[in-house]
Amino acid sequence: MKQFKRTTVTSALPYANGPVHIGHLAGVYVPADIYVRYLRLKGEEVLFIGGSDEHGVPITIKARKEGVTPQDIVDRYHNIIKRSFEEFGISFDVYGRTTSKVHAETASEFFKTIEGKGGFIEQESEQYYDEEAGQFLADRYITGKCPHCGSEGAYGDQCEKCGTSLSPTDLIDPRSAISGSKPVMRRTKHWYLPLDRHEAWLRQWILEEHKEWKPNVYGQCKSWLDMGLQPRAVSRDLDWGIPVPVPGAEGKVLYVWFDAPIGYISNTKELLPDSWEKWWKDPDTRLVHFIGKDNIVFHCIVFPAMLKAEGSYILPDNVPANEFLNLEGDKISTSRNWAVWLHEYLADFPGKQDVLRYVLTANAPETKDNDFTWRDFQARNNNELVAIYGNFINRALVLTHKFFEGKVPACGTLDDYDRQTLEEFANVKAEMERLLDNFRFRDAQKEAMNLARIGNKYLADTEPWKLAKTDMERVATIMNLALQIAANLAIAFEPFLPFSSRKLRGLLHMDTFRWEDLGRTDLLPAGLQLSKPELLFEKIEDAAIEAQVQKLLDTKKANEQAARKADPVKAPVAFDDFEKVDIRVGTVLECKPVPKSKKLLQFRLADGLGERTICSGIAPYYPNPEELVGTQVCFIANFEPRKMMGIESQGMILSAVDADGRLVLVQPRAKVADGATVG
Ligand code: B3M
Ligand code: ZN
Repeated sequence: MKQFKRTTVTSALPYANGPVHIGHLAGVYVPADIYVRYLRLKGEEVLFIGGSDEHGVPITIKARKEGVTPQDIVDRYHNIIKRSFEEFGISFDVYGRTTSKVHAETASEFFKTIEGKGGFIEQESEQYYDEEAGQFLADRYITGKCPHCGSEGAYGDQCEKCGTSLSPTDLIDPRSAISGSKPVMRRTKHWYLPLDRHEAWLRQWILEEHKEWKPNVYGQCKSWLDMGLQPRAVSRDLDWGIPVPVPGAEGKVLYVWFDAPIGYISNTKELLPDSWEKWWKDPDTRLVHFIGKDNIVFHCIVFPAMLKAEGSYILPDNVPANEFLNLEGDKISTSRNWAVWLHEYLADFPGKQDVLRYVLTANAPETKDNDFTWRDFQARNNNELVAIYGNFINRALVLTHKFFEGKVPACGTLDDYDRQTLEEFANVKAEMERLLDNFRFRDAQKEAMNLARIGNKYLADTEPWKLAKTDMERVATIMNLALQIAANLAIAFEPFLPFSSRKLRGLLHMDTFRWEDLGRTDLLPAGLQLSKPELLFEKIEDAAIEAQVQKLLDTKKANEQAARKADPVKAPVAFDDFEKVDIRVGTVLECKPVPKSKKLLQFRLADGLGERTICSGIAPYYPNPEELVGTQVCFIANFEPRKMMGIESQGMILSAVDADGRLVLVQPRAKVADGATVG
């Protein structure tokens, strides 16, 4: 194995079109952070690069929907995402953004260098064009009927109902999502990265020289390579992105997947304008990309081909991609709001960053998709963090305060049981290193927890509280050893649970704090004064978990209602029959609850001829009926008068019945004359 001098660690740049959730954290950012913290603790030279991915079509779609600019969208989410990462202790050296000036320059230079070397091919093709909007349509901007399942509203790249990948020409009756018009085919020119030219060296480099890559990563690369690589377009007809920096490319921008990975380089430049190159161009630098499984092809095939075509960069040494994390058995989905959002988690569980980090690592989708459940979250907190780790630390500190006024007692002669215990944890360091070096964070964290188990068992078996009456020298030795284990735990858990480690380190007044000290039994000198015990973790009660489960059940119910089909249409009605119903508009003069009725509101309406009283069963949905005064409603003017709770109701006020049975008044969009007819 080659020895490197330093490591550049990148983690995928999340799209700045929404906040981040536990799936992001589990799949990419916590593992990357564990790795970086581990390397730093070892004293290695390491740089941890993050940032937001701020280009691409989904951002423009969101902006259009909200009636704001794409820049507004990315400004908003970049800051939210950045804050979430900070709050969870993801220790980036830099968190940049792809709308920065440095990035535009870097990506343009990168493109021009490849272009100058003849590394692209230019090709014309036919693409959908919206004549009304005067622009080419990205795949996501074309909707139509899915040729597979027949559902309406499928996108030009995918049908979200049946999950089939599509290309825009597959859609039946395609429409532009911008203007709604029928798009036409038009010729357009694009730049392509001819991946086929790179296939041979990629095969050799990945399949022969990187057999150590994780099986899920290696396997996906192999199947791509075995299918044969095709040229890939690296430009788009779009007005959001970095302009293609060559003449004759007006109206074209770099494809988001071309500029985004260059963002890693730009963000390094942003941080280290004078020394960034050694992190990207020195063969003694090791480049590692942390990503989710849907990004594998871009990081293992496309980006390396770009780096090679440019010619002056190193290639990644490893790409430890994870699979996906599900939530309570279902795929995490932003559009269905099926997620635990980090900012919401922190609002509900303030200060419990480490608990989530712990649970996500314990369930990390390292080799296959995995599941997050709230019950498991509670169990791991209560049965592991509290009952094992926290309990051990607390006992060690409490006993030291009880018997030694909080000072580390001197270690006497070790007995056989002490030696046996020491042996058990002697190899924790080597074992954790083996696992961490191979990106097996879940097992590495288990090892750290094992160390806490060893400590707990040691105290339970030696029972120092019983010996205190007879043999204080023995108690001193036991407590010294227990405290040394506690100090080891602060080191072992630092990469995983940085907040608790910092707290523990403070309680123990630890000066030295290096990975190489792991396994030592002289970390705390005799006589050292320790702080008063404080709990590292606290129990999470059932009620807190039930509230989270209920939140998800509510989401599920809302989704089901949204997906429910409307009632079937009733039998046809002749125009003459329809005309018999006299629907009109009136202004609400007064509106109040009908005494003793839970449902009824009593309206007094100005109907253009005079006034009339109508009762309507919408009280549960309008708790402040007086707010309706002055607004206009629609009513059936010739509805046979009826007595309701003793009041004569002269007509019927129209409401829409929502999927969940909720009633919503039908009201004209602009003011019309009272008595205006509806038809
Ligand atoms: N923004 C895709 C994603 O968030 C993309 C990653 C870019 S990494 C250079 O899944
Ligand atoms: Zn479909």
